[in-house]
Amino acid sequence: MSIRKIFTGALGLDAESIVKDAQKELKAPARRLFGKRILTLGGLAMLSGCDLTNDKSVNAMLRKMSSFNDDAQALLFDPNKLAPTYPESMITRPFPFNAFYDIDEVPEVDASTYRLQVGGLAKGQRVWTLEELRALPQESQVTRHICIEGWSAIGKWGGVRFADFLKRSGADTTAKYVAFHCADNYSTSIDMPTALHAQTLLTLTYDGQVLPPKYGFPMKLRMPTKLGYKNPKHIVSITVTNDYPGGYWENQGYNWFGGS
Ligand SMILES: Nc1nc2c(c(=O)[nH]1)N[C@H]1C(S)=C(S)[C@@H](COP(=O)(O)O)O[C@H]1N2
Ligand SMILES: [Mo]
Repeated sequence: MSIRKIFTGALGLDAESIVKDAQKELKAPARRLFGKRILTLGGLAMLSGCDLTNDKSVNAMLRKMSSFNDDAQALLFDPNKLAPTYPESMITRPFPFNAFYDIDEVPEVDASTYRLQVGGLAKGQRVWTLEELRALPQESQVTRHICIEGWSAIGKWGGVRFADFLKRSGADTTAKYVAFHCADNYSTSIDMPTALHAQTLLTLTYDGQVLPPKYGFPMKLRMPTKLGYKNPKHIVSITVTNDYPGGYWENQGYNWFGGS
């Protein structure tokens, strides 16, 4: 009898389906790191530190597999590697709209009363008006936005380098996470290395015009190194923290790191 059969028999668990579930949890980057070791129950037990003696420990192991994805993506993320940029002639027109609601429910944010709040581990300016944000040095980029729902489009966004903004807000850049809360109650969060990446922009314009409501007025954090759902629109508050913040889609099972 094979070791795997003995193992399975003794535990009353179906090794093959557990291994299959674990593999489903692991997307490409984690698989690249762990290679063939994850193909056995013993390997899974070793990797996760779970004993796999009951359903509860198997579930705990599967949850760990999902966070291995985040760890693997974070490990493979090169903070100095730039995402591709494109000529303006390649901009997708019209650029698609997407949100967890229809376009007629896009929030209307009042520019005159709008304030961007910075909270958590930050010792500098904690409240920003739009005028103050517009007065900071601006740059623009033409990059590809990739949505997990199966479309991608090239657009041009302009705004403040997020690393610069964090510095001016006195953010503790040794913290693990930056979390975003939005006017439509959307939320997401990112790792600090991505927050500090040179192409991560707090954007105020789209295609040279003030960012229209559908694309996130008054601002969208644009990261060409991350999938669409990690790019929050209508941001109203930013929190620097060491406590895992999750997010709207992340809490429903989307991969947290969300690199493209
Ligand atoms: N506030 C907020 N930000 C959001 C979303 C949302 O529903 N609300 N959807 C995300 C998703 S899934 C995508 S693909 C992009 C779409 O941005 P766009 O409308 O500018 O194309 O916004 C992201 N940011
Ligand atoms: Mo998306």
